[in-house]
Amino acid sequence: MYSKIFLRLEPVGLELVAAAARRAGHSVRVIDLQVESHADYLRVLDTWAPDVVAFSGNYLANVPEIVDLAKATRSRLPRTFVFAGGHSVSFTAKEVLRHADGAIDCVLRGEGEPPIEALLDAVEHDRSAVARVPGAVTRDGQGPPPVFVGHLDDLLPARDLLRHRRKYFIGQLDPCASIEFSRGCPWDCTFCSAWTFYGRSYRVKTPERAVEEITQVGEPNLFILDDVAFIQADHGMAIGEAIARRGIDKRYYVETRGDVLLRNKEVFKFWAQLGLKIMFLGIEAIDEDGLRKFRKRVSFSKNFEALEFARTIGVNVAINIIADPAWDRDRFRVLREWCSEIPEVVNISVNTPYPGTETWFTEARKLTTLDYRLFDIQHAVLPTTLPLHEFYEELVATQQVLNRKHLGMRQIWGATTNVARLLAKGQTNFVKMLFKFSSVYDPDLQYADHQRRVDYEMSLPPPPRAVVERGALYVHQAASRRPREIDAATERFVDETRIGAGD
Ligand code: B12
Ligand code: SF4
Repeated sequence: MYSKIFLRLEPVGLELVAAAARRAGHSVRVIDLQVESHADYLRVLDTWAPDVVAFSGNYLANVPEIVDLAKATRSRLPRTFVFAGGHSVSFTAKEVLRHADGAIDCVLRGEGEPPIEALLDAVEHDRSAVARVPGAVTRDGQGPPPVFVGHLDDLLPARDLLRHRRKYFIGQLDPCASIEFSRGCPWDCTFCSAWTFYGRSYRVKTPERAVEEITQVGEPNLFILDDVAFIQADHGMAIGEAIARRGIDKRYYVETRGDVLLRNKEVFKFWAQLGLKIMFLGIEAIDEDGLRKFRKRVSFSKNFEALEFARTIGVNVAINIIADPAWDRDRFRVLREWCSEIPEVVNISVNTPYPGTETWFTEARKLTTLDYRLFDIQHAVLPTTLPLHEFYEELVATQQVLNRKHLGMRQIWGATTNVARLLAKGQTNFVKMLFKFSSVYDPDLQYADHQRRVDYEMSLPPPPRAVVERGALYVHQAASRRPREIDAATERFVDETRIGAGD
């Protein structure tokens, strides 16, 4: 839903895997199903007949689509090797293989670049060797654990393989490319799987290499993919200084935490001068209780201070609030009132336990659905206090207030120059977005999504427990992880601002 309106971004993970396959001497094509259709995909199968097909499964909600496409692939090209990788399928590998019923040969867990060459070699010369590739899970069992890439500096996404680069945008940053400056997150919020995927490691690209990559990107705008931007002030500053030295003129989007923003004010101020236009802050809750629950150890007053600071440096801020299915009408009303008092864009997501998150194991409430497609943090998968349809009415009413506030006439007039500039360049993504809200966010549609036939059901989580052993959550095990690339003071700062008791 989100990517139908507010943004659509280039699949950098897939481009990196494609680059690794190409480096190993293979001929590679990429098809991005965010912007191309299933018919386009099937046409590529029919005309090109690849020996191998790989799916990127970052999002749980996409699992049924991947499984169905794998089955279609198997029936057209029975000898083609089909595998999947990416964030969500790394946490659900065995289940994905079970749903595919033989149509997916293997799931590669973890970072996709390191094992690609060995996997493709095995497919070509000795299929029994597939099961020995690091990260591989087949129906016969599990191979060695996944391994990390040598260094982020060694990576370069195969950006040239995307056929519709002008389709990627976020708000007025249209068209927009994406880039990584770091990987992983040292915090450990209970609802998030970014840190569990990377075993709480944190690695950075050197500033020289990061800026080299920026100069190779044609788009005027960049979405910085880092989970928390500029954790380490000197790293963010060094990249910024190199951008300034080279006279690079682009606009940027980052995501970060309120406490990081306050700790590294100078870095963000500098980046605002360089072209930082939008910043996304995960505020998550507007009360201390909620913040504790999500293990965001940022006090609400700190978050508010962060918002005030961001306003002073002229960056547009979007914030996220997590709504709980247990909310009643009053709770939504309070949120609506709060939101209309602040100038920031507010995004509302619904509290959703995911495989790979701590809440998947600790949530005491029973899931009301096992339909993957509803696990997109825009649907309620836990019992609602209000009747389900009324919950969606409140959710959409709240989102609508915000939508009207930010995409209403005032905003459109305010954006007139930009709209004209974008249209003149043939960039229509942002303009189309302004009119699409009601056709996507609609309580009837969201309610109807629960009534669809379910072909693939997730397995239930194990019985809820109070404490979760961290090693069991990680895709990349902590034992094999590189040290976090942050200095001692930042490590202490992370420690003071998280609540987890672990490593
Ligand atoms: C950027 C981002 C987005 C972008 C998407 C950009 C895009 N086109 O891919 C935007 C902003 C659009 C987005 C939206 C959403 N996101 Co998001 N997003 C991220 C984020 C911050 C970084 C992902 C990224 O690009 N990383 C950099 C690249 C290099 O890494 P990567 O894609 O993971 O790829 C590596 C591996 O996964 C693997 N890999 C990937 N593909 C493949 C394929 C093969 C064959 C192989 C072998 C390996 C492989 O190898 C790659 C290189 O090492 C992650 C957090 C995270 N750190 O993972 C959340 C994250 C993936 N998002 C999440 C969520 C919940 C969402 C939304 C549902 C939120 C919403 N409702 O608004 C939507 C859904 C969008 C959709 N398409 O359905 C959750 C995923 C939860 C889940 N289990 O499904 C995450 C983990 C955040 C979190 N805190 O929990 N997101
Ligand atoms: S700060 Fe929390 S929510 Fe953000 S990426 Fe890290 S663990 Fe996830």
